[in-house]
Amino acid sequence: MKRLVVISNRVSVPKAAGAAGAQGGLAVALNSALREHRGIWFGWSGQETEEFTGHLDMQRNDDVTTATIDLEPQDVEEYYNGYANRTLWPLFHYRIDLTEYDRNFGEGYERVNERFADSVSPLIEPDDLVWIHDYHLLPLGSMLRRRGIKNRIGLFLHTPWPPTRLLTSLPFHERLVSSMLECDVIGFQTTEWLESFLHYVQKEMGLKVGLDNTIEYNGRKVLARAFPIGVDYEEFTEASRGAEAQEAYERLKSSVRGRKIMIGVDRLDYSKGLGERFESFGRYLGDHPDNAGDVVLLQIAPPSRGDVASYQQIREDLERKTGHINGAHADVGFVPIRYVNRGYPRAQLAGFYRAADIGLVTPLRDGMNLVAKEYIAAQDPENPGVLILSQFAGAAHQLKDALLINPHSIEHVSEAIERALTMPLAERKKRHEKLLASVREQDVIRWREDFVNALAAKTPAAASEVATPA
Ligand code: ADQ
Repeated sequence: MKRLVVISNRVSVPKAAGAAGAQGGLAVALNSALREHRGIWFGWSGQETEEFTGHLDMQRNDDVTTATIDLEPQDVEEYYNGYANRTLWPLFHYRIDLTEYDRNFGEGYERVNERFADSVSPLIEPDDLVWIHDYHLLPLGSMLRRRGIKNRIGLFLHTPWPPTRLLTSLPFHERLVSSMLECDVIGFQTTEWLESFLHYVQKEMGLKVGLDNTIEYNGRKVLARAFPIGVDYEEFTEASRGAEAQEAYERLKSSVRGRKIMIGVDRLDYSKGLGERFESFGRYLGDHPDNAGDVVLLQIAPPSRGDVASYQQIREDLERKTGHINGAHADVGFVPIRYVNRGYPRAQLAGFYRAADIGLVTPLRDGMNLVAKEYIAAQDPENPGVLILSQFAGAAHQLKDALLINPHSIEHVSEAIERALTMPLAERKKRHEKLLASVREQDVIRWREDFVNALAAKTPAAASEVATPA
């Protein structure tokens, strides 16, 4: 089996044996792929250094080798906080109002991608498969090619791909997309993002796209395809039945004293629609004064990207909204919104999901959204909760038996909350059964196997394989 070289912005160094449960689903899946393929995981350590040296910190844990580099403060500011998180992230989530176009950011982004290319290329052996992740590293494939790397290179984008009319607001957009086309396989979460990408290469670049979704570029064929990511189903359902989950389940249940529970779990990010979610719950409480004391929203939202101003603003905005809604509807012994800014071990999270009657997943735009799938995986099939899911999350393409809502419509979400709270057991079970089948079949193992197989294939995948529903 060929060796795999995974490259991502940050590397999650595997914990010592026994602690693997503390990692996210993606890290677990990539670690297991790397173990199977005897691979290397390369990226930024998360540490800063006065002056970039290119020093590689190599570690071997649990059969996986990680190689990390430190970056200069200016790199972190221009590449990570700048171009990645103030330019590409908002633009790719359709927020051109928040997108900042600063030439220094673009230069920093290219510089760091060059640094990644310099540092990782000596580690790549002739037969290795190279798998690049996400919007931080879009031009990396082309930089590896310039250093003579002839290996199969794949790129997977975890975020949405924006419509052509939005993307063209980005200075040098064509240069960015051309650089991606130096890869052999470009993966997206859903057919929707894939179609936007194909539209761009056809309309803006005049390239030909074959029926098998291959793009002809500079005499080569590049496969573009949807590979919907999933959760580690086995690991998560097992965790949801363990003692730690049970303890978390009971702790949450007893704290609400018989009230119903809604749960939201999101990184604190404006794309997740948290403000609209709180307002929708406020609307529900206002419209149903008789039932207002019967349901609690537990919102778990660990802060992220705190150095970026728009993230500081969303945090302030949510604190204000929570205070306002709780002020209007709280009573002695009852607070409607429990807003918690911290992370939890996965087993505890699984217990909280299982205790919740409703999973409230309402992003304004999301590449996939794993929380929706985790919520389904953690439910008791004999008495499952109801998933309320944004139609703008990639996951809505697969989870069609959720209550799909438009997160911009406060009324629509408020009505869905009412519907979920009163849904009969038979309907809940019927919906959950179908949702669970989808989460189980299209799990993270299948995602990475599909991607690695497409990458390893000498010829582009056949049209029948390409038509995987997303
Ligand atoms: P994210 O935007 O981070 O991921 P999501 O897919 O929901 O969004 O994944 C978040 C993960 O973090 C989940 O596994 C969740 O359990 C975990 N998490 C969140 N809050 C937590 C907390 N307080 N404690 C513990 N764990 C917590 C990006 C894209 C998504 C895409 C994923 C994977 O934005 O669209 O689905 O990558 O490709």
